[in-house]
Amino acid sequence: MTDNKTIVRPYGDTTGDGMVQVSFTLPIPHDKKAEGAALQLAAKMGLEPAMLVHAKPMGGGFTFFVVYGSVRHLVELEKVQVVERDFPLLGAKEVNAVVKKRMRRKLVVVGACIGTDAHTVGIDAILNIKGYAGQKGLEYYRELRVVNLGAQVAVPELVERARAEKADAVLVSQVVTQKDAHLHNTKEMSAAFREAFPAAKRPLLVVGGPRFDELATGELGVDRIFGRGTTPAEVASYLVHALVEKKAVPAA
Ligand code: B12
Repeated sequence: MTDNKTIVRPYGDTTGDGMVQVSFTLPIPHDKKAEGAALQLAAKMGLEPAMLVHAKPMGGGFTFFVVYGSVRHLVELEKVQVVERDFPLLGAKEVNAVVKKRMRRKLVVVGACIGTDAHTVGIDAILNIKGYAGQKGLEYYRELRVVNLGAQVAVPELVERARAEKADAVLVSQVVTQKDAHLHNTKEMSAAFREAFPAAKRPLLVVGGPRFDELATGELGVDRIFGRGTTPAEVASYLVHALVEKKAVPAA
């Protein structure tokens, strides 16, 4: 950190030396020239000087590289934008008590992995009773009714199931980001819910996965985005905050 502690540089061997390590693959076979090409790319990315620390052939015509070098860029902490938790973190007992008292019915959650995505570990971490990071999942909460549709659910099927279950919240997981599949699928999902429900009746739309930008709710048309390391308690607390504390939900 420098004087006013708002500017930082990466650290490697000595404080403020700017050292970073990056990895990438080039579509060329592994030889001396390929290693030179990796260093040229590193220099163009602003790593100066850069060292090649790892090169490994990947199939016939590709090479994977790791380079280590110093960047001149600085991080301005005052300009960093993140989504801070803006609701209190509640325990399961508190969540159940609020739902029971204020909704006087169970809060219904429908969850799924949509599109061709088969990565269910993330949504299961949030929903399954066995939970994640030492916390029980939403199925453990007595006042929540959880319908987990699993993997590769088509958007029309999700909309219909959400309607049939009278879902208060729809929780969608997207892990695969190839060709921005997570963004396209999420936009398709949020547009379909907006078309199928009048604004006042639309379920809360929550999407999660390790590579989302939590600031992108507006662009994706969802109410909240959760990223890497999300815990079930954070999600349960958010649902109570958004569905019970912020707006009055009609009893069934
Ligand atoms: C396990 C795994 C698989 C398993 C999945 C098993 C299953 N039932 O889920 C199998 C073997 C099936 C698999 C297949 C594939 N996989 Co895979 N897989 C992984 C791996 C190793 C771990 C993912 C995981 O389980 N993480 C643990 C969970 C707990 O973390 P999480 O998903 O981030 O979830 C947390 C948060 O993100 C958040 N969260 C997630 N979802 C939601 C939803 C909501 C509503 C909320 C609130 C929060 C939330 O909360 C969770 C808890 O904190 C990753 C690499 C990695 N290390 O991440 C690759 C990875 C995701 N897979 C990858 C790929 C490419 C594939 C395949 C295409 C491979 C292939 N060529 O066949 C296929 C695709 C299959 C398909 N149709 O989707 C790539 C994706 C690359 C990309 N850019 O998209 C990765 C990153 C590996 C890599 N480095 O290449 N995979």
